[in-house]
Amino acid sequence: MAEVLRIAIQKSGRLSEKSLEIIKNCGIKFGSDARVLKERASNFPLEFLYVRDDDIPGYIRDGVADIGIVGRNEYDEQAIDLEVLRDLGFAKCRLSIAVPIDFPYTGLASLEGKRIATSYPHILGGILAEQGIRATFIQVSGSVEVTPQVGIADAICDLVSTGATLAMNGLREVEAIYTSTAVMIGRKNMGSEEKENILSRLELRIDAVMRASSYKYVLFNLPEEHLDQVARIVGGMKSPTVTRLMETGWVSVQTVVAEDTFWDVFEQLKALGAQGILVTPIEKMTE
Ligand code: PRT
Ligand code: ZN
Repeated sequence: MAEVLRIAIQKSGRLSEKSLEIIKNCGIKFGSDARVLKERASNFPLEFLYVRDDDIPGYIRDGVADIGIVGRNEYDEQAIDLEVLRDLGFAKCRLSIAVPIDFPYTGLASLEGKRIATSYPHILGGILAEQGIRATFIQVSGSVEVTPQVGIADAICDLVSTGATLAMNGLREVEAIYTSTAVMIGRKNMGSEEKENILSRLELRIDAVMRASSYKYVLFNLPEEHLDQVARIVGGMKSPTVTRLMETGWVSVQTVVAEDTFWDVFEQLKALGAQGILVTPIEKMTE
């Protein structure tokens, strides 16, 4: 029987939707019905397992799944020896130390001898040990942010994205010790050449989807006399495509611009007299 690659995806939570979206954008068709435990893609040898994120690294180690998508925090905390195949960039957050407003914090050394509530004793322990700081960890799996109020911890170490949860609980973020994004992880040895091949095909598609999402396709009209400055500004993949317009002295330019430089480029093009700037997303992009 032909082999399938098994991917473990968080059943319901912060990672679920975006994980499935990336795979959909790879042209892989499936139902993404969160009520089932597993399902098979109809046009690619991929099987989905919908599980709790905490279970994903262990399932991969044990061969229940071949690859999976989890927060890097979860992967590092469990310290299971797998391979990080791709950084998917979403679900960005940081692991931070936070203290009650009146805690006199001057640096990690202020935590010496304190009780710190966290779900990340392994990551935190490593960082404190590096600095020679000893503290007591109060291991909790949820509602870490209420522990100082109820008197069971002096400080906390938890994931933060907007900081709203900390503020709501009268806590002050004093130190970000670690940053995380969603990563695709897998066993170091898939155990079969066929699975390795399926994984390579999937990775190729993921790379194209990821590259596309970090670029925009840009079209605009420009006085021809400023054309020589455009290549310098946009620095596209190759030189931009230029088409002559009916109106003399004007050209139409098409190019690809990195998302993070887009507004800079936009302003510089405007300053050169560009008109009718049209920006569209790119669905897939290969090298
Ligand atoms: O049920 P299951 O076990 O599958 O899910 P879960 O509840 O364990 O995980 P989930 O869905 O909450 O988070 C999955 C992953 O999302 C985490 O492992 C992180 O990699 C990533 N992520 C990104 C976050 C956050 N941002 C985040 N803000 N995970 C948790 N939070 C929590 C944080 O713990 C705190 O309680 O959100 C609160 C803080 O948010 P702000 O915006 O108020 O700062
Ligand atoms: Zn979890």
